[in-house]
Amino acid sequence: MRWMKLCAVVCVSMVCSVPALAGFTPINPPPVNEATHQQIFSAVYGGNFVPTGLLNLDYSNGTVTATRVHDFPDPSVGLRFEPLSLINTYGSDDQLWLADFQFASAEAKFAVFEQNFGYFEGEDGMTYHKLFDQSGLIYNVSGEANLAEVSGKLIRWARGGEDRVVSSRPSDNEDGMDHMVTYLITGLDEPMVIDGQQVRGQQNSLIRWLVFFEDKFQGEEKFDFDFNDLVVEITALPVIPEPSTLALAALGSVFGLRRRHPRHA
Ligand SMILES: [Ca+2]
Ligand SMILES: [Ca+2]
Ligand SMILES: [Ca+2]
Repeated sequence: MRWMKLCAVVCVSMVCSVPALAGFTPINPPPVNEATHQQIFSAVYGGNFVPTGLLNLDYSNGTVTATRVHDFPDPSVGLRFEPLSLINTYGSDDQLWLADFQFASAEAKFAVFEQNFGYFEGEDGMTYHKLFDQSGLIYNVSGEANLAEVSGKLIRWARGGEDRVVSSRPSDNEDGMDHMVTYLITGLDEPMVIDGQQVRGQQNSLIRWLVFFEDKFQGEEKFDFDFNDLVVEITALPVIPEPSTLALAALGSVFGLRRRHPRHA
C-alpha cells in the first residue's frame, strides 16, 4: 500500500516534470545597464516598440512588428514540416532553419564575452562554421556575412566565442537549454532587388528575423538567460529554394522522424 502511494507520488511528479512540448522559452530581465528586447527593437528599427499580441510576447512600433517565433513544437498543429516555416510562426519553431538566406548582421551586444555567429549544418553536423566575428558594444557593433553558403541548406544557427558554442537547438547544448530566441520582423516594406530591378511592396520584401542569444550555460557564474548577449538580424528571400540533395535528405529525416521546423532601417 505504501509502495503504491509512493508510486503515485512519483508518477505524478514525473508528469509534472515533463518539459513543456510547445511554447516559448522564458526571457529573464537583463541586469541594470543592459537593454530589454523591447528597448533593442526600438534602437534597431526606430520608433517606440510596445508589447502586443495575445501573450504580450510580440512588440510593435505601430508600423514594424516583431512576432515571437515558437521555441518548441506546438503539438496542437500536428507534425507538419514547413521549410519556410517561419513565415507562418504557428506550428514552427526556431531550432532548425531552411530558407533562401541572404544576409546576417550583428545588431547589438550586451555581454562581456567575445561573440561570433555561425551555424551547424543539417540535423547532425557538429562542426561549427563561423560566419563572422562581432566587435563593439551595445548598438555600436559590427560583424556581417553574406549567407549564400547556407542558402537552401538545413542548418542550426549558432553563436561562438569564449570557448563555447551554443546552438539554436537546445538538445545540441551541453546544458540542454534553449540559447536563442527569435522574432519575425514585418512591416519594414523596403525595396528589394529582383533580377537587377528594384521592386517595392510588402509581398516582395525580404523575410527578416532578429535572433537573440544567451551566451552562458545554466549553472555557470552569472548565467542569466537575458537573451541579449548577441543580437543578429537574418534575412531571406521569400522563395523556397531548390533544396540540394543533402538538404532533401535532411528534410526527409526531419519529416519522418520528428517535428518539423524549420540591413536595417
Ligand atoms: Ca529558441
Ligand atoms: Ca546573458
Ligand atoms: Ca546580457
